[in-house]
Amino acid sequence: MTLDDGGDGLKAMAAAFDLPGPVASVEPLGSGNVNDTYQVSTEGSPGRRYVLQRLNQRVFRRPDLVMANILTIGEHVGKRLARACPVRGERRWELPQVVRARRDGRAWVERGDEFWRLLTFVEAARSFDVVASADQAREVGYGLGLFHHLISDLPPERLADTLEGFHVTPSYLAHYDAVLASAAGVTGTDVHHCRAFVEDRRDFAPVLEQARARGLLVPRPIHGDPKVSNVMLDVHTGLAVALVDLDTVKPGLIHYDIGDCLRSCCNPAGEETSDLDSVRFDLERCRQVLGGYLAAAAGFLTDADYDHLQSAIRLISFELGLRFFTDHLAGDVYFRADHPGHNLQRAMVQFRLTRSIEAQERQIAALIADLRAHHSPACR
Ligand code: GN1
Ligand code: MG
Repeated sequence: MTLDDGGDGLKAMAAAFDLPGPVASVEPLGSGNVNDTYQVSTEGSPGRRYVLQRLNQRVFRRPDLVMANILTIGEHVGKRLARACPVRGERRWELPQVVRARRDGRAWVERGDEFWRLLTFVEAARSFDVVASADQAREVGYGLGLFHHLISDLPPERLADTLEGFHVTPSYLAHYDAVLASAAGVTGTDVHHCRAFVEDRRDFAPVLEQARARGLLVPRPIHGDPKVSNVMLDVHTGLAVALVDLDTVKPGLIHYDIGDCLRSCCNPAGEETSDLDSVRFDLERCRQVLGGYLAAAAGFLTDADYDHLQSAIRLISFELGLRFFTDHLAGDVYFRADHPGHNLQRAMVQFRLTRSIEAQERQIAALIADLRAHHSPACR
Protein backbone atom coordinates (compact mmCIF):
# COMPACT_ATOMS: atom_id res chain seq x y z
CA MET A 1 0.00 0.00 0.00
CA THR A 2 1.24 3.47 -0.79
CA LEU A 3 0.09 6.90 0.29
CA ASP A 4 -0.65 7.98 -3.27
CA ASP A 5 -2.74 5.05 -4.46
CA GLY A 6 -5.83 7.22 -4.73
CA GLY A 7 -7.00 6.25 -1.28
CA ASP A 8 -8.33 2.77 -2.11
CA GLY A 9 -5.53 1.06 -0.18
CA LEU A 10 -6.20 3.29 2.79
CA LYS A 11 -9.93 2.58 2.63
CA ALA A 12 -9.22 -1.14 2.52
CA MET A 13 -6.96 -0.78 5.53
CA ALA A 14 -9.64 1.11 7.49
CA ALA A 15 -12.16 -1.58 6.52
CA ALA A 16 -9.91 -4.21 8.07
CA PHE A 17 -10.98 -2.85 11.47
CA ASP A 18 -14.29 -3.59 13.14
CA LEU A 19 -16.21 -0.48 12.05
CA PRO A 20 -20.01 -0.12 12.37
CA GLY A 21 -20.47 0.63 8.65
CA PRO A 22 -18.73 0.95 5.26
CA VAL A 23 -15.85 3.42 4.98
CA ALA A 24 -16.93 6.67 3.33
CA SER A 25 -13.63 8.56 3.25
CA VAL A 26 -10.02 8.61 4.45
CA GLU A 27 -8.24 11.99 4.66
CA PRO A 28 -4.81 13.04 5.97
CA LEU A 29 -5.07 14.42 9.52
CA GLY A 30 -2.94 16.60 11.76
CA SER A 31 0.67 17.63 11.78
CA GLY A 32 2.52 14.76 13.48
CA ASN A 33 6.27 14.52 13.01
CA VAL A 34 6.58 10.75 13.35
CA ASN A 35 3.55 8.61 12.34
CA ASP A 36 1.24 8.79 9.28
CA THR A 37 -2.22 9.85 10.40
CA TYR A 38 -5.62 9.80 8.63
CA GLN A 39 -9.19 10.57 9.54
CA VAL A 40 -11.66 7.86 8.59
CA SER A 41 -15.39 8.50 8.23
CA THR A 42 -17.98 5.78 7.95
CA GLU A 43 -21.20 5.93 5.94
CA GLY A 44 -24.55 6.34 7.63
CA SER A 45 -26.23 9.14 9.42
CA PRO A 46 -24.67 10.16 11.49
CA GLY A 47 -21.44 8.64 10.19
CA ARG A 48 -18.71 8.10 12.76
CA ARG A 49 -15.12 9.24 12.68
CA TYR A 50 -11.89 7.45 13.54
CA VAL A 51 -8.14 8.04 13.49
CA LEU A 52 -6.17 5.58 11.37
CA GLN A 53 -2.40 5.53 11.87
CA ARG A 54 0.59 3.75 10.48
CA LEU A 55 3.14 3.65 13.29
CA ASN A 56 6.70 4.60 12.47
CA GLN A 57 8.58 1.46 13.40
CA ARG A 58 11.99 3.14 13.21
CA VAL A 59 10.79 5.07 16.29
CA PHE A 60 8.40 2.56 17.89
CA ARG A 61 10.27 -0.72 17.63
CA ARG A 62 7.66 -2.64 19.63
CA PRO A 63 4.35 -1.23 18.39
CA ASP A 64 2.55 -4.17 20.01
CA LEU A 65 3.68 -2.82 23.41
CA VAL A 66 2.57 0.69 22.42
CA MET A 67 -0.91 -0.75 21.91
CA ALA A 68 -0.72 -2.72 25.16
CA ASN A 69 0.03 0.55 27.02
CA ILE A 70 -2.90 2.32 25.36
CA LEU A 71 -5.22 -0.53 26.36
CA THR A 72 -3.87 -0.53 29.91
CA ILE A 73 -4.48 3.15 30.52
CA GLY A 74 -7.82 2.99 28.72
CA GLU A 75 -9.00 0.29 31.08
CA HIS A 76 -7.60 2.07 34.13
CA VAL A 77 -9.12 5.46 33.31
CA GLY A 78 -12.44 3.83 32.38
CA LYS A 79 -12.60 2.22 35.83
CA ARG A 80 -11.61 5.41 37.61
CA LEU A 81 -14.21 7.47 35.83
CA ALA A 82 -16.86 4.87 36.67
CA ARG A 83 -15.78 4.61 40.33
CA ALA A 84 -15.13 8.03 41.81
CA CYS A 85 -15.39 10.42 38.94
CA PRO A 86 -13.29 13.56 39.43
CA VAL A 87 -14.85 15.06 36.31
CA ARG A 88 -17.80 17.17 37.33
CA GLY A 89 -20.28 19.69 36.00
CA GLU A 90 -20.43 20.28 32.30
CA ARG A 91 -16.99 18.76 31.63
CA ARG A 92 -16.82 15.43 29.81
CA TRP A 93 -13.61 13.42 29.68
CA GLU A 94 -12.74 10.91 26.99
CA LEU A 95 -9.94 8.60 26.03
CA PRO A 96 -9.65 7.50 22.40
CA GLN A 97 -10.79 3.87 22.22
CA VAL A 98 -8.97 1.11 20.35
CA VAL A 99 -10.99 -0.42 17.49
CA ARG A 100 -9.96 -4.04 16.98
CA ALA A 101 -9.14 -5.90 13.80
CA ARG A 102 -12.14 -7.55 12.13
CA ARG A 103 -10.25 -10.75 11.31
CA ASP A 104 -8.52 -11.71 14.56
CA GLY A 105 -9.67 -9.22 17.21
CA ARG A 106 -6.17 -7.85 17.73
CA ALA A 107 -5.58 -4.16 18.51
CA TRP A 108 -3.78 -3.65 15.21
CA VAL A 109 -3.44 -4.88 11.64
CA GLU A 110 -0.12 -5.83 10.07
CA ARG A 111 0.30 -5.63 6.30
CA GLY A 112 3.71 -6.74 5.15
CA ASP A 113 6.08 -4.87 7.40
CA GLU A 114 3.58 -2.08 8.16
CA PHE A 115 1.76 -1.71 11.49
CA TRP A 116 -1.65 0.00 11.47
CA ARG A 117 -4.14 0.81 14.20
CA LEU A 118 -7.46 2.61 14.47
CA LEU A 119 -8.78 4.71 17.36
CA THR A 120 -12.07 6.50 17.92
CA PHE A 121 -12.12 10.23 17.13
CA VAL A 122 -12.97 12.64 19.95
CA GLU A 123 -16.09 14.33 18.55
CA ALA A 124 -17.15 17.96 19.03
CA ALA A 125 -13.64 18.92 20.05
CA ARG A 126 -10.63 20.48 18.40
CA SER A 127 -7.02 21.24 19.15
CA PHE A 128 -4.76 24.18 18.32
CA ASP A 129 -1.13 24.55 17.24
CA VAL A 130 -0.69 27.67 19.33
CA VAL A 131 -2.60 28.88 22.37
CA ALA A 132 -4.93 31.74 21.47
CA SER A 133 -6.32 32.87 24.85
CA ALA A 134 -5.91 32.71 28.62
CA ASP A 135 -8.87 30.34 28.89
CA GLN A 136 -7.33 27.95 26.37
CA ALA A 137 -4.02 28.02 28.20
CA ARG A 138 -5.67 27.19 31.50
CA GLU A 139 -7.67 24.38 29.94
CA VAL A 140 -4.65 22.80 28.26
CA GLY A 141 -2.89 22.81 31.64
CA TYR A 142 -5.99 21.48 33.37
CA GLY A 143 -6.30 18.73 30.77
CA LEU A 144 -2.76 17.54 31.41
CA GLY A 145 -3.32 17.74 35.17
CA LEU A 146 -6.51 15.69 34.92
CA PHE A 147 -4.80 13.15 32.66
CA HIS A 148 -2.00 12.76 35.24
CA HIS A 149 -4.52 12.65 38.07
CA LEU A 150 -6.48 9.83 36.43
CA ILE A 151 -3.40 7.65 35.95
CA SER A 152 -1.55 8.68 39.11
CA ASP A 153 -2.64 5.49 40.89
CA LEU A 154 -1.61 3.18 38.03
CA PRO A 155 1.67 1.48 39.04
CA PRO A 156 4.17 2.61 36.37
CA GLU A 157 5.56 -0.92 36.04
CA ARG A 158 2.23 -1.93 34.48
CA LEU A 159 3.33 0.09 31.43
CA ALA A 160 6.07 -1.05 29.05
CA ASP A 161 8.99 1.23 28.32
CA THR A 162 8.31 1.50 24.60
CA LEU A 163 10.88 4.23 23.92
CA GLU A 164 13.97 3.64 25.97
CA GLY A 165 15.86 6.88 26.58
CA PHE A 166 12.84 9.06 25.65
CA HIS A 167 13.32 12.42 27.43
CA VAL A 168 16.51 11.19 29.08
CA THR A 169 18.51 14.27 28.11
CA PRO A 170 22.01 12.84 28.76
CA SER A 171 21.22 10.02 26.30
CA TYR A 172 20.27 12.57 23.64
CA LEU A 173 23.53 14.35 24.35
CA ALA A 174 25.51 11.13 23.92
CA HIS A 175 23.71 10.46 20.63
CA TYR A 176 24.42 14.04 19.53
CA ASP A 177 28.13 13.57 20.23
CA ALA A 178 28.18 10.39 18.15
CA VAL A 179 26.33 12.03 15.24
CA LEU A 180 28.52 15.13 15.40
CA ALA A 181 31.65 13.01 15.15
CA SER A 182 30.55 11.75 11.74
CA ALA A 183 28.87 14.95 10.48
CA ALA A 184 31.93 17.14 10.21
CA GLY A 185 30.80 18.34 6.78
CA VAL A 186 27.60 19.98 8.07
CA THR A 187 28.53 23.63 8.54
CA GLY A 188 27.04 27.12 8.42
CA THR A 189 26.34 29.99 10.81
CA ASP A 190 23.25 28.41 12.37
CA VAL A 191 25.03 25.09 12.86
CA HIS A 192 27.88 26.86 14.64
CA HIS A 193 25.42 28.77 16.79
CA CYS A 194 23.60 25.55 17.75
CA ARG A 195 26.86 23.76 18.55
CA ALA A 196 27.97 26.54 20.90
CA PHE A 197 24.50 26.67 22.45
CA VAL A 198 24.63 22.97 23.29
CA GLU A 199 28.19 23.18 24.66
CA ASP A 200 27.21 25.94 27.07
CA ARG A 201 24.47 23.78 28.55
CA ARG A 202 26.21 20.41 28.74
CA ASP A 203 26.41 20.48 32.54
CA PHE A 204 22.74 21.32 32.87
CA ALA A 205 21.53 18.38 30.75
CA PRO A 206 21.45 15.69 33.50
CA VAL A 207 19.49 17.80 36.01
CA LEU A 208 16.31 15.68 36.02
CA GLU A 209 18.06 12.32 35.64
CA GLN A 210 20.31 13.18 38.60
CA ALA A 211 17.23 13.97 40.68
CA ARG A 212 15.74 10.65 39.60
CA ALA A 213 18.97 8.77 40.49
CA ARG A 214 18.94 10.37 43.93
CA GLY A 215 15.36 9.22 44.45
CA LEU A 216 14.02 12.79 44.61
CA LEU A 217 11.87 12.28 41.54
CA VAL A 218 10.14 8.98 40.89
CA PRO A 219 8.85 7.51 37.63
CA ARG A 220 5.10 7.67 37.13
CA PRO A 221 2.86 6.98 34.16
CA ILE A 222 3.22 9.89 31.71
CA HIS A 223 1.71 10.98 28.41
CA GLY A 224 5.11 11.69 26.84
CA ASP A 225 3.98 14.24 24.22
CA PRO A 226 1.45 16.68 25.76
CA LYS A 227 2.10 19.53 23.36
CA VAL A 228 -0.76 21.95 22.87
CA SER A 229 -1.95 20.26 19.66
CA ASN A 230 -2.51 17.00 21.55
CA VAL A 231 -5.05 18.48 23.97
CA MET A 232 -8.63 18.48 22.68
CA LEU A 233 -10.97 21.28 23.76
CA ASP A 234 -14.76 21.04 23.50
CA VAL A 235 -16.00 23.16 20.58
CA HIS A 236 -18.92 24.52 22.61
CA THR A 237 -17.63 24.92 26.16
CA GLY A 238 -13.90 25.31 25.41
CA LEU A 239 -13.18 22.83 28.23
CA ALA A 240 -10.44 20.23 27.85
CA VAL A 241 -12.02 16.87 27.09
CA ALA A 242 -9.17 14.56 26.07
CA LEU A 243 -5.47 14.11 25.50
CA VAL A 244 -4.77 12.34 22.22
CA ASP A 245 -1.63 10.84 20.65
CA LEU A 246 -1.10 8.18 23.29
CA ASP A 247 1.84 6.37 21.67
CA THR A 248 4.34 7.80 24.09
CA VAL A 249 2.42 6.81 27.24
CA LYS A 250 5.01 5.01 29.37
CA PRO A 251 6.76 5.27 32.73
CA GLY A 252 8.73 8.52 33.08
CA LEU A 253 8.94 11.75 35.05
CA ILE A 254 5.86 13.98 35.05
CA HIS A 255 8.38 16.82 34.69
CA TYR A 256 8.93 15.78 31.09
CA ASP A 257 5.22 16.28 30.46
CA ILE A 258 4.95 19.56 32.35
CA GLY A 259 8.05 20.97 30.63
CA ASP A 260 6.83 19.80 27.22
CA CYS A 261 3.37 21.29 27.70
CA LEU A 262 4.80 24.62 28.84
CA ARG A 263 7.42 24.89 26.11
CA SER A 264 4.73 24.38 23.50
CA CYS A 265 1.98 26.53 25.07
CA CYS A 266 4.13 29.50 26.08
CA ASN A 267 5.76 30.16 22.70
CA PRO A 268 3.16 32.32 20.90
CA ALA A 269 5.01 31.89 17.60
CA GLY A 270 4.56 28.10 17.61
CA GLU A 271 7.31 25.54 17.05
CA GLU A 272 7.15 25.73 13.23
CA THR A 273 7.80 29.45 12.85
CA SER A 274 10.66 30.70 10.68
CA ASP A 275 10.50 34.15 12.33
CA LEU A 276 13.01 33.65 15.14
CA ASP A 277 12.51 37.11 16.58
CA SER A 278 8.88 36.29 17.32
CA VAL A 279 9.89 33.39 19.58
CA ARG A 280 9.67 34.05 23.31
CA PHE A 281 8.51 32.41 26.52
CA ASP A 282 5.33 34.16 27.61
CA LEU A 283 5.13 34.38 31.40
CA GLU A 284 1.41 35.01 31.58
CA ARG A 285 0.72 31.91 29.49
CA CYS A 286 2.99 30.00 31.86
CA ARG A 287 0.99 31.21 34.84
CA GLN A 288 -2.26 30.17 33.15
CA VAL A 289 -1.09 26.73 32.01
CA LEU A 290 0.63 25.86 35.28
CA GLY A 291 -2.28 27.25 37.28
CA GLY A 292 -4.65 25.04 35.30
CA TYR A 293 -2.37 22.05 35.76
CA LEU A 294 -2.12 22.51 39.52
CA ALA A 295 -5.87 22.95 39.88
CA ALA A 296 -6.17 19.30 38.83
CA ALA A 297 -2.85 17.83 39.95
CA ALA A 298 -1.54 19.67 43.02
CA GLY A 299 -2.88 16.88 45.24
CA PHE A 300 -0.15 14.45 44.29
CA LEU A 301 2.84 16.78 43.84
CA THR A 302 5.65 16.53 46.39
CA ASP A 303 8.01 19.29 47.50
CA ALA A 304 10.73 17.78 45.30
CA ASP A 305 8.32 17.87 42.35
CA TYR A 306 7.84 21.61 42.84
CA ASP A 307 11.58 22.13 43.35
CA HIS A 308 12.29 20.74 39.88
CA LEU A 309 9.58 22.50 37.88
CA GLN A 310 11.79 25.39 36.86
CA SER A 311 14.54 23.08 35.59
CA ALA A 312 11.96 21.06 33.68
CA ILE A 313 10.70 24.13 31.82
CA ARG A 314 14.22 25.06 30.72
CA LEU A 315 15.36 21.50 30.05
CA ILE A 316 12.61 20.20 27.78
CA SER A 317 12.81 23.11 25.33
CA PHE A 318 16.60 22.70 25.28
CA GLU A 319 16.23 18.95 24.83
CA LEU A 320 13.79 19.28 21.92
CA GLY A 321 16.18 21.74 20.28
CA LEU A 322 18.99 19.25 20.76
CA ARG A 323 16.88 16.46 19.25
CA PHE A 324 15.97 18.57 16.19
CA PHE A 325 19.56 19.72 15.76
CA THR A 326 20.92 16.18 16.02
CA ASP A 327 18.40 15.04 13.42
CA HIS A 328 19.49 17.83 11.09
CA LEU A 329 23.11 16.70 11.46
CA ALA A 330 22.07 13.08 10.92
CA GLY A 331 20.22 13.91 7.69
CA ASP A 332 16.57 14.11 8.92
CA VAL A 333 16.21 10.47 9.83
CA TYR A 334 13.77 10.83 12.77
CA PHE A 335 11.48 13.87 12.44
CA ARG A 336 9.60 14.35 9.20
CA ALA A 337 11.15 17.33 7.37
CA ASP A 338 9.22 19.31 4.74
CA HIS A 339 12.26 21.07 3.32
CA PRO A 340 16.06 20.99 3.68
CA GLY A 341 17.05 22.73 6.89
CA HIS A 342 13.60 22.24 8.46
CA ASN A 343 14.96 20.49 11.54
CA LEU A 344 17.71 23.11 11.91
CA GLN A 345 15.03 25.82 11.85
CA ARG A 346 13.03 23.91 14.49
CA ALA A 347 16.17 23.60 16.63
CA MET A 348 16.84 27.35 16.36
CA VAL A 349 13.27 28.00 17.56
CA GLN A 350 13.63 25.79 20.63
CA PHE A 351 17.03 27.26 21.48
CA ARG A 352 15.63 30.79 21.17
CA LEU A 353 12.82 29.73 23.50
CA THR A 354 15.35 28.24 25.95
CA ARG A 355 17.24 31.52 25.96
CA SER A 356 14.04 33.42 26.70
CA ILE A 357 13.32 31.04 29.59
CA GLU A 358 16.83 31.57 30.93
CA ALA A 359 16.51 35.35 30.68
CA GLN A 360 13.35 35.20 32.83
CA GLU A 361 14.74 32.85 35.43
CA ARG A 362 13.86 35.05 38.43
CA GLN A 363 10.34 35.79 37.21
CA ILE A 364 9.63 32.11 36.53
CA ALA A 365 10.91 31.20 40.00
CA ALA A 366 8.63 33.82 41.56
CA LEU A 367 5.67 32.60 39.52
CA ILE A 368 6.21 28.99 40.61
CA ALA A 369 6.60 30.06 44.27
CA ASP A 370 3.38 32.01 44.00
CA LEU A 371 1.38 29.13 42.53
CA ARG A 372 2.96 26.71 44.97
CA ALA A 373 1.87 28.81 47.95
CA HIS A 374 -1.62 29.09 46.48
CA HIS A 375 -1.86 25.31 46.09
CA SER A 376 -0.17 24.35 49.36
CA PRO A 377 -2.29 22.02 51.53
CA ALA A 378 -3.12 24.85 53.95
CA CYS A 379 -4.70 26.87 51.16
CA ARG A 380 -6.62 24.09 49.47
C1 GN1 B 1 7.13 14.34 17.89
O1 GN1 B 1 5.03 13.14 15.99
P1 GN1 B 1 4.59 14.03 17.07
O2 GN1 B 1 4.35 15.40 16.57
O3 GN1 B 1 3.46 13.42 17.84
C2 GN1 B 1 7.95 13.73 19.02
C3 GN1 B 1 7.83 14.54 20.31
C4 GN1 B 1 8.19 16.01 20.04
C5 GN1 B 1 7.29 16.52 18.92
C6 GN1 B 1 7.62 17.95 18.57
C7 GN1 B 1 7.81 9.98 19.53
O4 GN1 B 1 5.78 14.17 18.19
O5 GN1 B 1 8.69 14.03 21.30
O6 GN1 B 1 8.04 16.79 21.21
O7 GN1 B 1 7.43 15.72 17.74
N1 GN1 B 1 7.51 12.35 19.26
C8 GN1 B 1 8.38 11.32 19.34
O8 GN1 B 1 6.64 18.47 17.76
O9 GN1 B 1 9.59 11.49 19.24
MG1 MG C 1 3.42 12.14 19.53
